[in-house]
Amino acid sequence: MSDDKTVHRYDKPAGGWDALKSSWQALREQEVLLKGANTLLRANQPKGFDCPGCAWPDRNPHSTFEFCENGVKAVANEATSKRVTREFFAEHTVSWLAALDDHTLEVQGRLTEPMAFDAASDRYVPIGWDEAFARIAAALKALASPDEAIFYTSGRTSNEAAFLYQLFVREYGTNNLPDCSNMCHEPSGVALTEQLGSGKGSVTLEDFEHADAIFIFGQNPGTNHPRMLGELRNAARRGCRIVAFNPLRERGLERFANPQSPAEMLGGSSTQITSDYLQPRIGGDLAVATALAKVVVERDAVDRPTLDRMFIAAHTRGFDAFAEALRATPWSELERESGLGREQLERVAQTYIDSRATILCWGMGITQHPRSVATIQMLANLLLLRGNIGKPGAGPCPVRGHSNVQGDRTMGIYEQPAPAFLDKLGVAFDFQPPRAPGYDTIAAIEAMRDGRATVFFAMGGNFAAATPDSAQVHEALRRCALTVHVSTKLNRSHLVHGRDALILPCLGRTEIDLQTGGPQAVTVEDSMSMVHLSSGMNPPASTQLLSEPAIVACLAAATLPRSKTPWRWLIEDYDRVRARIAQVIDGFEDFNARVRVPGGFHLHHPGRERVFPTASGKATFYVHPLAHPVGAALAASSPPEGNESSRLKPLLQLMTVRSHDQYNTTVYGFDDRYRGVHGLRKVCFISAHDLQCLGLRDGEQVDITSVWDDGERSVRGFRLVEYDIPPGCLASYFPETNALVPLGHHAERARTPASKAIPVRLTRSSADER
Ligand SMILES: Nc1nc2c(c(=O)[nH]1)N[C@H]1C(S)=C(S)[C@@H](COP(=O)(O)OP(=O)(O)OC[C@H]3O[C@@H](n4cnc5c(=O)[nH]c(N)nc54)[C@H](O)[C@@H]3O)O[C@H]1N2
Ligand SMILES: Nc1nc2c(c(=O)[nH]1)N[C@H]1C(S)=C(S)[C@@H](COP(=O)(O)OP(=O)(O)OC[C@H]3O[C@@H](n4cnc5c(=O)[nH]c(N)nc54)[C@H](O)[C@@H]3O)O[C@H]1N2
Ligand SMILES: [Mo]
Repeated sequence: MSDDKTVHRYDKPAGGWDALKSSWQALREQEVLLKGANTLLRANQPKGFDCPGCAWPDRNPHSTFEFCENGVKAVANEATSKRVTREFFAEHTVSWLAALDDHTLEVQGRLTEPMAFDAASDRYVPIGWDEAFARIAAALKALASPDEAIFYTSGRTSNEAAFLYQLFVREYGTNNLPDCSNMCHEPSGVALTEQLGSGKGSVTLEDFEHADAIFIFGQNPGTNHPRMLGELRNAARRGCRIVAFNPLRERGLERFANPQSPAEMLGGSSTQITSDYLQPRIGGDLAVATALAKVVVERDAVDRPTLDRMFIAAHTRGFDAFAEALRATPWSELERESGLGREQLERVAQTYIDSRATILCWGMGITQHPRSVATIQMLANLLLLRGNIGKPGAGPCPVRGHSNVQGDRTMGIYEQPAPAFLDKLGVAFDFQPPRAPGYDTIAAIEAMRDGRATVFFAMGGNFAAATPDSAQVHEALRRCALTVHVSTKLNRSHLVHGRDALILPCLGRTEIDLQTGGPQAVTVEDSMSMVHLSSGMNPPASTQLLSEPAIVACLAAATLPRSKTPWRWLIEDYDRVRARIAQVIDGFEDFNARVRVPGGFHLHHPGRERVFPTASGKATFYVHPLAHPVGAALAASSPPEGNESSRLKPLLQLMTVRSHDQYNTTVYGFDDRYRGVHGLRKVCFISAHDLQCLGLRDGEQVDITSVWDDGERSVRGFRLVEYDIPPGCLASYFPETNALVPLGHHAERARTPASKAIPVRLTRSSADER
């Protein structure tokens, strides 16, 4: 990391030598050069481990280097030689540690032994595993109802750990299983399940080889799914049209030099990725998708059909009402809401019409919005119009985040389990699963805040930092009687804790998991429903670490003396866990054999055969009227006045995004290379137009205040960075800006925090904050 705080334009292609340099640096900073390099050769290999970075699938057959710059960072940070020891905790009070930033916490290294909070000394002190489990069991048994406990999951947890965990939680008696999906792709699941009968994407990696067009909405693969750039590059080279919709111009979507191609690296060549790049307003995508659908419908003619009438007739319902609604939607409204001109929208609509097979990809720029479910259904409407599902090179592709977030859901980490799943689980393990729906992430925060839940247990993640409305969340966690975190690294959630608190350190993906039955492999499911094995090969960071399945089994044995599940026997050999998964989860029949085929197996997606198990048995067109994105009027507005009424008017819309040097709340460093930011994270990207309207200058420090019906929330001292972004739109990094996201501001129906749509105003920071 450089100490200089600089901002300048990045003109090189994404990837290239800078990606190699940065990978090398990450290994050096974690002092894991040799081990790291060997570790990386096993990343995403049939006999290796699944990269703990993103959920992008692996190529099959695999190339030698199935990793990327940001995968290197994820691996290097897990394989680091640095350690957080009992001496470290003895040296520092929790209040002192709490004043450190997220990056400083992360670089302390791997957690090494179980620790318990000691209020008298304000320190974490060592505790034995058995005593730790006994303490949690006692707290759980003391609750008046199992629903007073909350069991969170982050998306790195393996299928085996996730399955055992949800089983334990349900045997204990609750469905309070919120997870990071609630903050991530929940709207994709809600929208697609209702519309197509399956909440997952239907495409496979192979489809990327057959698509004529790939449309990418609200996703930044150059940073968050770098291996996807390889796929996009190959597609672009064979003439596939790639169209990006993003308020920001993201370098990784424009041009890419593949660090794994000697020809490109040595020859200095690169590939242009996008053939068209549209910059809608934040939240303008519902209008974009509506406009594209309108053009497709209106251009349909007998001699030159734009619709797949056969598909529509055979597999869908609701077309006529949908087409009528589109015809009635005026262009003026579409242009205003999308922030794009009719001519631009008609141009990409024609690209869509000209393409025989189209994939639609989307990420957090679509899901973390109030109208995300409607927007995703509009994207799926667009696919249905041209039969773009169930044929090679076409389909919906929600690009998932955490490496096993999709698998965790498949394994039953869900606060609203289907009755049929509970029936099977109950029969297989001979108990009565609870039937009432549990808390999602937002409901969990409210329950803790209001004292209705007092034990919080987290299987991974960083709840205190990843959630919206930091002040309320911190207050909620502090009200708890007990907070427990199963973690690999020190993070904010260990320092914002309940009256009693435990840190349980666990093995990471890259490490050997030795049980009585020998070294164990776990399984994961990627974003395209491929299930495969993952086995670590590094010695554990400490001899005291337990695997996640072992932690669940020990906790269950301590908490549930009458359970008929042979907890400790199951984890002696994870094949036993997989055999039970095969009994309960559809699609996992003969699990142990199928997952041992190199590359694993694909979970059936009914849409691939044009089967849509919805209520009506058909895919459905949904009509969704447009809404007014907050701040849409700013483009044309005059500078705000200082009076009370204009103060209350939300003026700009802020999206909170990831920098190139972070993994969610894990801050690797302070550079965001592709956006040209170096040495700082408290920045706010803003258009030249808004700078002028607001009388502010590039480089000035501002406070950002979000405006909501329950009051205002502020963060201070952010440097303005003039950027190619539409008027009315701002961007900053999370988690620094999570304090601004009102708890009550979330997606309709899916309840995903609207962290890309925060109504804010800016004020110049006062002198002492500069
Ligand atoms: N290295 C790295 N890899 C990661 C992660 C990480 O933090 N670091 N996180 C993982 C996780 S959990 C996830 S979910 C994924 C996230 O991957 P992404 O979905 O790429 O996540 P974000 O950085 O939030 O970026 C969202 C993109 O959407 C754009 N955007 C914001 N609002 C809008 C809008 O209204 N409309 C449109 N069209 N675009 C918009 C932003 O400009 C940005 O380019 O990545 C995963 N992979
Ligand atoms: N404002 C705003 N907020 C957001 C988002 C946003 O775009 N904007 N994005 C949201 C999204 S998409 C997501 S997915 C969530 C992420 O929310 P989380 O999943 O809760 O957060 P992470 O930062 O991924 O968790 C990092 C921690 O996980 C632990 N960890 C790492 N590897 C392992 C492991 O193998 N096992 C265990 N047990 N622990 C491990 C480490 O201790 C590390 O500190 O954040 C959400 N929050
Ligand atoms: Mo995510």
